Formats: sequence, structure tokens, C-alpha cells
Amino acid sequence: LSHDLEMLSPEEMVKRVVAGDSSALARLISLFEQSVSETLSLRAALHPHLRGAHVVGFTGTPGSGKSTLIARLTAIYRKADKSVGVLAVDPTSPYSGGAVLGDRIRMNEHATDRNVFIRSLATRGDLGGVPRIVKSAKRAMDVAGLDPILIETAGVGQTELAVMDAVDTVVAVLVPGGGDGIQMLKAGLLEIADIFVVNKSDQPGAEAVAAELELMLNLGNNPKGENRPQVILTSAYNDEGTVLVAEAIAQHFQGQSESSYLADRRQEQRRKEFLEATRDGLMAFVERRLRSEEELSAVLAGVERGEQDPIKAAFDFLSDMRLV
Ligand SMILES: Nc1nc2c(ncn2[C@@H]2O[C@H](COP(=O)(O)OP(=O)(O)OP(=O)(O)O)[C@@H](O)[C@H]2O)c(=O)[nH]1
Ligand SMILES: [Mg+2]
Repeated sequence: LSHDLEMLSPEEMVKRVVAGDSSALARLISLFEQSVSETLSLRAALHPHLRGAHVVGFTGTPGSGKSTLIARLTAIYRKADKSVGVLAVDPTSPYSGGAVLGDRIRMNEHATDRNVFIRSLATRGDLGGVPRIVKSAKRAMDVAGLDPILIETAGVGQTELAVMDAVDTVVAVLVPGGGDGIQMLKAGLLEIADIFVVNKSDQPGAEAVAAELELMLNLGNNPKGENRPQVILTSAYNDEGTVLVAEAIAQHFQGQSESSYLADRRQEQRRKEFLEATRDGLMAFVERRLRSEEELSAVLAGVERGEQDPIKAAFDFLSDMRLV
């Protein structure tokens, strides 16, 4: 079957994804993983079929219960007869390696459900490419009719923040203890989160974290103005408070749609995607040239040996292409 898929033209592949063929969707995402820049035409072919699913990002410290919460929310959405897409950006650290297996176990109840599509993205240390792969995968999942699309990232680094740029609603998941609040504040999460979940409320200290957050949100110059983020206590493990999270997510989307906020957010997303795609296309062009043109590889060899100045050589190459 997978061999079958490899033979398909981009148009045929897209057609299958639109028809809800999950193996075609998985295959398409694998292609994006292999090279996001060489798949520009494939990504472009998705365009007429975009539906505009609600994309929700979950971020927070490793082990805070994001996957458990996502599994619970998936069950809630399935009860409402929604088709759910889950995209997990694999934690790279060995610490989290075990948690990935754990994720599968927790998602087990959904694994055989045709209306739930679960996919992990291996980051393979290529940090710069991750947000672009996520955006491409999200685009394909949207075309497949999955709505909502839930994206999980671990950690609060630059990559995670870049991924969260590509979602409509950001859910930050914190836990009691460990100075989470301060860590998130430093990471800039306080500014980007739309909903704060204090998970593991079955453990001591959860109320204190929630109170600390409320205080920070009241004191801080909250950039979201009237759309002050909600703080919700949950015990994802015991399925407590999870309905409130689903409601807050729906409310946030509703509120955003009614104000200009969603339009502004998506406008900025489109702007970024255009610039990234243009850059991707140019890079793919240059790399193809390097492979196919002896003259250019000779230039590169000269640059490597120090016979040619790298900047001057780049400038000359781009001038020849009439690109500068
Ligand atoms: N006590 C308690 N444990 C929980 C709760 N939610 C999740 N856990 C446990 O916390 C551990 C981590 O949960 P995950 O859902 O894998 O957390 P995660 O944020 O997805 O972890 P990474 O993907 O590694 O960042 C697991 O052992 C869960 O069973 C909760 O509400 N209470
Ligand atoms: Mg997880």
C-alpha cells in the first residue's frame, strides 16, 4: 500500500487526502518531514481545499500532562462528533523519550478511531525546520477535514514559541511546584498564552500556582486587553476540569472570531508563510543548481578553499540570476 502511495502524482495524493485517506495524509506529512523546501508544489496544491480548522497549541514544561489532557479533550470532541487531528512534536531529550511511548498508551483508546488522526513529528535535531514542518502538516490535516487540530510541543524554547505562532489558541500547561510560573514568564509564555491550565490539581500547591498566575495576569500589562486569559485547574489524569478547558478553547475561538483578533492573527500567519515559502523555494532552487551545475559547485569549492570571498561569490551568483 505504501509503495502504491509513492507512485502517486501530487494531484492524486492531494485528492486522496481530501477524501479523508489517512494513509495518504501520513505519507504526505512524511514527505514534508523529509524536505519542506522540495515540497512547495505539493503544499501549494492543497490550497483550494483548505477549510480553516481551529488549531490549538499546547505547550509547557515536559511532563506537565499535555498529552494526557489532549487525550481527554479528544474524547470530548469525539462525543461532539468532531474529527480530531493530533500533532505531537517529539521531545528530543532522552528524558522525554519514555514519555513518547507513554503518549501512545494514553492515546490508545483513540488509536483505532477513524476520526482521530495522531501523528508525531521527529525533530531530528533540525530545529530550524520544525515550525515549517508543523505548519505544512497542519495544512494537510486541515485539508483532510480534521477540526480541531491539537498541536503539542514540549518545552518553552524558541522552536516552541515559533510553533505557537502558527496556532489560533495557545494553551499553556503548568503544574504545581518547580517554579513553573517564573520559568514561563521568562520564556515569554505569559504573553502568548490564551488559556492557562494548572494541571495535576490532585497534588498540593495547584491553587497557589493558579493564584500566582492570576496575580501576574492582573499586574502585568496584559497585551490581550479584555481577552484576559482564563486560568483553569485540572486533573487530566482523573479527567477533572477538562470540560472547562474544552469550553474555554471554544470560547476563545468564538471571541477571537467576533473581534478582529483572529483575522489579525491569521493575517500575520499568512504573511510569515508567504515569506517562508518564498525562502524555501529559493533555497530549493539554489540547492538544485548546486547539484546540477558544475560551474556553481566549482564556485563553492573555491569559496571553501578560501580562493573566493563567500559574500562576493553569493552576490555574483544572485546577480547572474537577476535576484539582486
Ligand atoms: N497526578 C497527576 N499526574 C498526571 C496528571 N496528568 C498527567 N499526569 C501524569 O504525568 C506524567 C506526564 O504526563 P504526560 O501527559 O505524558 O505529560 P506531557 O506534558 O505530555 O509530557 P512530555 O510530552 O514529555 O512533555 C504521566 O505519568 C501522567 O500520567 C494529573 O492530572 N495528575
Ligand atoms: Mg507529551
